[in-house]
Amino acid sequence: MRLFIFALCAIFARTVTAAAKDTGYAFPENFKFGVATASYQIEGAWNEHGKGPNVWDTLTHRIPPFTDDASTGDIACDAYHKTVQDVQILKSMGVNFYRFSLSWSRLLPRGFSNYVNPEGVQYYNDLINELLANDITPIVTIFHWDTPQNLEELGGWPNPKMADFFVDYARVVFDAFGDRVKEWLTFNEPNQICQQGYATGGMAPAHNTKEMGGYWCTHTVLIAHGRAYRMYQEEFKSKQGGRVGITIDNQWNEPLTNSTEDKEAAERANIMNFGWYANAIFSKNGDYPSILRERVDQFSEEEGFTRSRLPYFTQEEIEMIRGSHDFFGLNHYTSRVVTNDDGDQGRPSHEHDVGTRGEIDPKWEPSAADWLYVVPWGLRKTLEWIKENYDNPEVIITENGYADKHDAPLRDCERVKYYNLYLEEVLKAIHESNCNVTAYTAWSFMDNFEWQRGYTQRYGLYHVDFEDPERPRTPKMSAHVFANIIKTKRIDWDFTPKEFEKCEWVQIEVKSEL
Ligand code: GBH
Repeated sequence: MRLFIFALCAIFARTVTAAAKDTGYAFPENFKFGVATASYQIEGAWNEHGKGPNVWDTLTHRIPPFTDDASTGDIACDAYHKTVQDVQILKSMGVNFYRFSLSWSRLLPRGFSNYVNPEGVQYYNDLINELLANDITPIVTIFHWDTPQNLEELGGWPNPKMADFFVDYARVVFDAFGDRVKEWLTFNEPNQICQQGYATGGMAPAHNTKEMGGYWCTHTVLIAHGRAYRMYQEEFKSKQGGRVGITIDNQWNEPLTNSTEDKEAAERANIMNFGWYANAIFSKNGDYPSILRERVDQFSEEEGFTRSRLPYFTQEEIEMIRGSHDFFGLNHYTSRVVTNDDGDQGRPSHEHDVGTRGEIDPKWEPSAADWLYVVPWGLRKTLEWIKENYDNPEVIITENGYADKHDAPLRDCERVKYYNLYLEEVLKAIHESNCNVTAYTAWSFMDNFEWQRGYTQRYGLYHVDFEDPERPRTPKMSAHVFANIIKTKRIDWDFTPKEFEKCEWVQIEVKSEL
C-alpha cells in the first residue's frame, strides 16, 4: 500500500518544476559546515573488543527479521576499522566539523558505569585525536538510539531510573573525552526514541504501548538531559569549557487551508509534537506546553485513567530543565499540511491527543523514503518558529538530508537539488528573518544502516558498497557540490543544472577534487 501511494506521488511530482532561486546571499564568515553519522548506523564490530549488546543488535538479530532487507548493523560501514581512512575523506571534503555518536554499550557493556571498556574508550580516543589532527571539530552525540540491552530489560526509557544511568554514562564520557570534545549533544531526537521506540514500535526496542510509553519515555529523557547538562556545568564546565545541547527533530506543520480551524490545528501540531520536547528546555516558563497538559489531562480523565497519561514535573525539575542548553540542535527533513481531526484516531493515543491529521501536498516531490518529501520552505518556517517561541536561541542544524534508492546513481541530482534548495532557505532565514543559525550538518557523511529500512535507502554524500567486504566509499556528485559550498560559503547554482528535471542526462562538470 505504502509503495503504491509512493508510486502515484512520484508520477505526479515528475510534472512539477522546482523553484530553484539564487538569492545571492552568502553564509556568514564564521558559519560552520559538517556531516553526521550515528554509531549503530556505521560502526559495525557489534561484538568486538568487549562491546555489549544494545537494543538494535537484539532487534536486528530477531527472527523473523525486523528490517526490510533482513539486514543488521553487524558490519554496516565497518567504520570501527576505518578511522584513519574516514577522517581523510572528511578532510578532503573540507568539513569544519564531524558529528558522530558514541555507542553506550561499547563504552559500558552492561550500561552501568561500574565497568568502562578500555577498548571502547580507545576507539573514540583514536577517532577524536585523528579528527583534531586534521583540524576537524568533533561534535559528539552521547545517545543516538542504541540503548544497552541490559538497561532495556530493566524497562528502558519509560523507567525513571534511566535518568540515573544516563547521567552516570554522560559523566564517564565527559571525563574521558571532554578535554578534547567541546560540543556535546545529549540526545538525538527524543521524539523518535520515545514515539517510535515505545508508542508505535517503528524503532528499537519496538514496543507498541500506544498512549503510554511515549509520554513516560519523554519525561525520563527530558529529566536525563537536564541533569546531564547541570552535571556538566558543576563538574566539567570550568575546566573543559565546552557546550552542551540537545537535538530535537520536527516535521513542519503548515495549515492545509487558510481557515482558522486549520491554522489552529497546524500550530497545535507544532506545539504538541515539537514543543512537547523543546518547551521544557527552551521556553521562558519551562514545563510542557500548556495545551499539551490541558488536552492530555482532560482526555485521560474522560478515558477513565486514574491519573494523566502525561506525567508531571516537580517545580524543582521544571527549574532544573529550563534553560539547560547552550544551543538548539535541530534535525529537519520534511513537512506536512495539517487539518483538524476530531475523529477517534485510535483513542486513547497521542494522535487523538493532538487531534490533527497531516497530509502530503501532491505538488511536493517525493524521495525514496515514504515520509520524506522535498519541502524546502518548511525549514525556514521551523527556524522562524524556534526564533519566535524560544527567544532566538543559537541553532545548529544537526541533520538535514535526502533519501534515494539502493541503486541510485552516483550522479545524485535529486540530492544535490535538495541540499541547494534547503540551504537557500537557511540563507533566507539568516539574512531576511535574522534567525541565529550558526552551523549546518548534512545527513549523512556516507550511506549507512537506515534503521528499519536496512540498506534499501541511501542518505550519504559518499556511496558505500555494502556488497564489498572492504566497504569502499565513493564520492557522489552531492559530495562535490557540498565541498564546493563549504569552500565558497555560497550555493553555486552554476555548478548544478539549472533545469533539474533534465538532471539525469545533463553532464556535470566536477570542479572540486575529492
Ligand atoms: C533521522 O531521523 C535520524 O536521526 C537518523 O538516524 C536517520 O538515519 C535519518 O533521520 C534518516 O531517516 O515511517 O512514517 O513512521 C529522522 C526523523 C522521523 C525519520 C520518523 C523516520 C519515520 C516516520 N525520522 N520517520 S514513519
